[in-house]
Amino acid sequence: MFSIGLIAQTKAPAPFGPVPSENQMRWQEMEYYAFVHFSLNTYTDQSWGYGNEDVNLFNPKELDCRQWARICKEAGMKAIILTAKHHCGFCVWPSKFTEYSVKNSPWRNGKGDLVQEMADACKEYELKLGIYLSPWDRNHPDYGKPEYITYFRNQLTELLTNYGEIFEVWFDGANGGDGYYGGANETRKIDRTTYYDWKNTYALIRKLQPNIVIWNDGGDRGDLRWVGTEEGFVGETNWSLLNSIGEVEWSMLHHGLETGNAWVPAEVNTSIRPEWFYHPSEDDKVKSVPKLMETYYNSIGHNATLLLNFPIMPNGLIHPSDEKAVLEFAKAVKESFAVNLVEKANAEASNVRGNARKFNAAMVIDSDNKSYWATDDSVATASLTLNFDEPTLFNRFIIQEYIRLGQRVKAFSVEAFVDGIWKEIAKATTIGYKRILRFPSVEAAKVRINITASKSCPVISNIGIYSAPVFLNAPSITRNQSGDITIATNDIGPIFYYTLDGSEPTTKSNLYNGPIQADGKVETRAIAYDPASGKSSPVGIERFDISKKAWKIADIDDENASFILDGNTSTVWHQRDKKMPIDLVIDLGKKYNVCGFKYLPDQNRWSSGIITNYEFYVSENNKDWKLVDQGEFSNIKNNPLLQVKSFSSTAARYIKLRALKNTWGDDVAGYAEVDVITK
Ligand code: FUL
Repeated sequence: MFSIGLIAQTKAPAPFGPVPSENQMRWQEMEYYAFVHFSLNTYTDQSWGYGNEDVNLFNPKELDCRQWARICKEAGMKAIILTAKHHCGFCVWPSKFTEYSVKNSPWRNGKGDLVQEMADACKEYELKLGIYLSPWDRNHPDYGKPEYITYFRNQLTELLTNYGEIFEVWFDGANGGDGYYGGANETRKIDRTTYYDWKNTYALIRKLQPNIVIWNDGGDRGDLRWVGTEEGFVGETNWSLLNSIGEVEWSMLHHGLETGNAWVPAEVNTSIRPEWFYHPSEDDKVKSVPKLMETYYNSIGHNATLLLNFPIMPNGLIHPSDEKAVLEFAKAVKESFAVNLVEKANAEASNVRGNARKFNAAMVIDSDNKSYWATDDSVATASLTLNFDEPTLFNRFIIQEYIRLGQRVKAFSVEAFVDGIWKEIAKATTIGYKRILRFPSVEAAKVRINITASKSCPVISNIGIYSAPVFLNAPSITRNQSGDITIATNDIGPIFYYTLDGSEPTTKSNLYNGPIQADGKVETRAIAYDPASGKSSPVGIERFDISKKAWKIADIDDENASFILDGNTSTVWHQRDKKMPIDLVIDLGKKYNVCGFKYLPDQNRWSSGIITNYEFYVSENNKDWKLVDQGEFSNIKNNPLLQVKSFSSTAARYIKLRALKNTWGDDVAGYAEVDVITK
């Protein structure tokens, strides 16, 4: 009955392009795992230690890695990556090769080994263990010299030999140049393409840990790639491909490279709070469930894994608010994908490879990751229809390619049969390991998936259809220079309730009908409320300081300079006509007791003028200036957060933010917003 041609076609499709290794495949299937940031920074309230911080500060009194592991396990995570050594060089294991470690700290009388405790806890909770080891070491005297590479490899050898199986190793490419370096206190430049000699380091790693995956954003291509942002999202188009050699531009980090010749999938790393290390000032900035859901869709739902960070507190534990947020997030994911509605459907396809049963449409709904629907080799566009017995309500769509045979699909759409016609409800580009689409709820008894462009015959392993509950985002609250407070959201439909006295807003609070005039110091709290579902968002909080009505940017003849004061985070003003150091002077209109300042850099990724090193002066007369603070805005390049700095209260009418250096090393200073903190 079968012709020779058809029998030939019942062979599985040949792999197309690069394919994942077994290690990459195992890693991809993990989907979700944790980062923990814990080091001397935890005790100094810093993001990046300089390398001379006192080891005696490290003394977590209640440290319990089992608490971390329990939370991660309950949250559905599969592993934990620990900062064994951050940029400051302090080692949380008693390395034989340095004195700058836990062995000289008071913690467990110098007998402690945090990597061992973490490894034991992971074992108990059946989690995998990963290691973050910063290549940049601001403590080590030899950093920048060849000797340091030996030191670095010695440390790697300790970590990859003494603690059992390590699933991932993380080499952060960040490097701010200056540091303590054993007392030299200088700036050391390295050539990131040659200095670390990654080729030989990788060989050592693979010998010690054959099942490991290597993450590296600073040098030779590892097994995994950074996505170009720490905010928690990867491109909507996301190829798990890059070229094996050559420079990687930002767009390739974010979208992969369609024509890449190597399999280098994306890992989305982000923190549950704005910063990576613990700062008490962020206790009310823990990400909300809707925000974390957004991150979920933009990472796992965009063909990446999600690496979510917990900043450990000085006592050695995860903060209860972080625990609460991550467990509620886990619950929200569970609720969203509780029932796969395709179980009630049957599937048919416009083309089935060799008409063979093992490649037919039913393979996408058999909940088996190893089976798949595939078309004939000559067919690169095809449709698959799901027929339900009755109209079914849904708002989420999941699709997975069988990536062991390569990533193929370039574009697809989803249609629902509504009122007798096919209506497009969503369309997207790449699929990869997993793609999740969101759209407003639709009711239909037929759903059609059209693969509209593919590099080769599509190979689809799974499809899921779900009805997820709505999670409203906390509203954003901004205030312009005239003192008008605006409350807004990206969600469609909700109304807002707010308070101005710091109390919790409820649906009995003030209803928002447009900008509220509230100048001077005021704490605004607001919720979004969806009357249709009766659901409320988490509370958005904004604390505004003194009025900016009388503020003036001094000595500048450019009306766009007012962007710095307009409360709008997306308008930016740059000074381009001066040489560093570049000053920004603001006249506050009258005298205040100033005890801190805030600087929001340009929120456009990788733009020029993002200040990294600064001095901050105050004056009563715009002539005699007093230096009240100086330092660095650590990690501002990868994570362009609002920078908040405090100093002892000083009387001032004028403030001066002096930019000494920016991320590009040129002579531009840019500002989205500048503000002061007063007593
Ligand atoms: C960045 C580092 O500089 C941060 O401090 C943090 O460790 C993050 C995960 O990577 O590049």
